[in-house]
Amino acid sequence: SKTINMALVGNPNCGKTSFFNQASGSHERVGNYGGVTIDAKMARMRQDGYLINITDLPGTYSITEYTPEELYVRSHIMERMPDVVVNVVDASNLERNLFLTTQLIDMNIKVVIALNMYDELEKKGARLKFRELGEMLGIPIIPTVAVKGQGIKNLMRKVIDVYEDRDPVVRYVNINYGHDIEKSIDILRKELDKDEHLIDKYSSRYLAVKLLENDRTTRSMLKKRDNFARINELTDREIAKLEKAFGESSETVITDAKYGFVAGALSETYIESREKRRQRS
Ligand code: GDP
Ligand code: MG
Ligand code: K
Repeated sequence: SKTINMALVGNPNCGKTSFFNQASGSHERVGNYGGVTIDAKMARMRQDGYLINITDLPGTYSITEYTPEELYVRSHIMERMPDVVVNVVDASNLERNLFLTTQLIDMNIKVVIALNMYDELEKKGARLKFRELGEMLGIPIIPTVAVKGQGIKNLMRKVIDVYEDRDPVVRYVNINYGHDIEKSIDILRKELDKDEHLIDKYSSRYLAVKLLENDRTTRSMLKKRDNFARINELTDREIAKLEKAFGESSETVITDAKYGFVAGALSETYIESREKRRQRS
């Protein structure tokens, strides 16, 4: 039978381990515990004739290079290359959780969103048009209540569909970073695209965005490429250009654009509880 390597990615306390336990029949400890050791738990399950290896990764708010957890998750995605990433999202804290999703979108990998804690969202009296949101993100979204095992089977079926390239929602979404940054992305991409072996493995748009964020991990990963000197030079030039234009770091501008993208998508799909709306007016 076919084997699918799947990884769980999401913020701390969004329910990854609960999901992992329910899907695989494991008994890993759930809840808050100090993150001294960073490790990934592995388990396997069978679904519809597929063997699915599930990796429970440490929780992170972002996939950059500021904490050991972030670097761990990042290298798992970039080097181990799971077939499908399940982004577990806490439905009661969408704005913050979907920031991480924008980074997965940039990576141009196969993703399914588990809209977890769906019971909390309903309890609040809020509503989310999750199908529409999924269309906007180009990522299928399945509501789950991981502690109760609800939605897990639907989600695993969706993972198989996405793995087999037969889900109509999946499409590549470009987060628009605005005219100046898009111009710099194009300049860097043109150089990165010259390296076919590199582009076989990674999205050049993702690499360009990371370079413009002044990401050291990406620069050092590119050190061995033939055209690294040119990439390095262009990166410095474009970052300097952007910082002069915006008066702040290019990383900040890119982060703001990601939050803007999330806020825009939620403004069209998230409906607060009636009570909350009343309090506002
Ligand atoms: P992790 O840090 O992402 O691995 O999250 P855990 O699986 O450890 O869950 C964090 C807390 O949220 C635990 O207390 C879980 O029991 C709880 N939890 C997980 N999933 C759900 C859910 O769908 N609904 C509710 N209400 N609580 C959940
Ligand atoms: Mg956990
Ligand atoms: K936890």
